[in-house]
Amino acid sequence: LKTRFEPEEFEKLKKKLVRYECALDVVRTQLSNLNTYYNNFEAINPIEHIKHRLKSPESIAGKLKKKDLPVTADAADEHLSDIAGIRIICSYAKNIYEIVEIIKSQEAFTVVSEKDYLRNVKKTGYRSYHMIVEVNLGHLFSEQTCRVEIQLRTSAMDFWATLEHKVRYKYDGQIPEQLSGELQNCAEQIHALDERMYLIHKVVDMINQSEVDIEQIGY
Ligand code: 0O2
Repeated sequence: LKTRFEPEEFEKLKKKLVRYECALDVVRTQLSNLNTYYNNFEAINPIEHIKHRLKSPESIAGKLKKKDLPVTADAADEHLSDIAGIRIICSYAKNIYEIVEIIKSQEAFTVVSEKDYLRNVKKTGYRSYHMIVEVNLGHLFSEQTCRVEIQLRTSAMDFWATLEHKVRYKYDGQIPEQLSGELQNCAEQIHALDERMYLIHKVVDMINQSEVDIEQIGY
């Protein structure tokens, strides 16, 4: 049976979600401006695309239950940092660190925590860079703040994480060993491919810049 909010808590949550929607809009606008800047003023845009979502009440209730927390609007607000989420898909891992620095320099929000699962790969094989940013919603919302999670990954990492998430969901978090082992192998192979693709990209860059050809680079 799915965990749900009691009607009164559900109404409270719906009001709180308005804040998260506004915070999400603030962060999305900044990132969309960054995307526009790259498209117009730089030779290459390292951002492939940007996705966003507001966690559904059902999914918020499920996460609270999983964490053994009360299924209330206040508990969600206090303990969950990913009610509002944005995912930035980049071409290469190196781009992720460039974008992280730009995000840190934005004045519209403050970075309150970061997790580097590119350097500290999860046991599952999961790679991504996570940031939690805090947005001040201003006078209209009595200066209340709201957290938004930003996840940054490459297309290859996203491909893997999307499938792994689907498998995890199917098995309610307990993926059978055979599948989790195979997913870990895939994560490593996808990572190796990511690196090889980056190398090709760098070689072509070098060829373009110095007008040497492939034999001279010794590739
Ligand atoms: P969903 O449905 O994507 O929202 P938290 O679990 O957030 O309370 P924790 O453990 O500090 O706290 O979070 P973490 O691990 O930094 O980030 C959690 C989110 O990262 C997950 O959210 C996933 O989106 C993603 N993630 C983390 N580990 C994995 C993994 O092994 N595989 C995949 N596919 N995604 C992962 P949710 O709420 O679990 O899911």
